[in-house]
Amino acid sequence: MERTFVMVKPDGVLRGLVGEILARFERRGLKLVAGKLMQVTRELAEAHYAEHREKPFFGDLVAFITSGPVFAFVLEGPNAIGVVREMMGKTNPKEAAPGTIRGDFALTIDKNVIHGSDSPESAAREIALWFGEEALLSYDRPVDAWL
Ligand code: RTP
Ligand code: MG
Repeated sequence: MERTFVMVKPDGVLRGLVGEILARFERRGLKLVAGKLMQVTRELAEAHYAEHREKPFFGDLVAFITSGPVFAFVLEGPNAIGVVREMMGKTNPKEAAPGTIRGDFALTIDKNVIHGSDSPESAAREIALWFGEEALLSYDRPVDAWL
């Protein structure tokens, strides 16, 4: 069982895509264990994208993520990290396959609608940063017997 951190970025929230995106993950069978609509501070954005601190796009990336509300959530399920990355599609929507979230809803790399953790290490780091283990709910779903 894995957990992953996911975020609908400000472009996705402002375009009204939160429900559509959550629905895709729910239909796939992933379990929602935490979620919140929030305005991201500069400190949180910089910490979240710390691996890109030296990149030329870092300033624009932080400005974008702090430009409006995001919907942050945690999903749980078998291979949740890889499943979410596959469903998101390639970072650059130009290369994202139709049927993926970026392939269906995005056109450009600077407004690519969604973030998902890219490894077990980043999932653990990002869940701790955005939620903390104590904020994750533990509950049983009858459907889990069928997944
Ligand atoms: P994310 O972290 O947002 O889920 O995206 P990702 O793993 O697919 O891609 P990553 O390499 O981590 O890049 C983080 C975000 O930075 C922006 N970016 N711009 N202009 C560029 O060359 C460039 N490269 C990356 C994208 O918005 C990407 O989602
Ligand atoms: Mg990334």
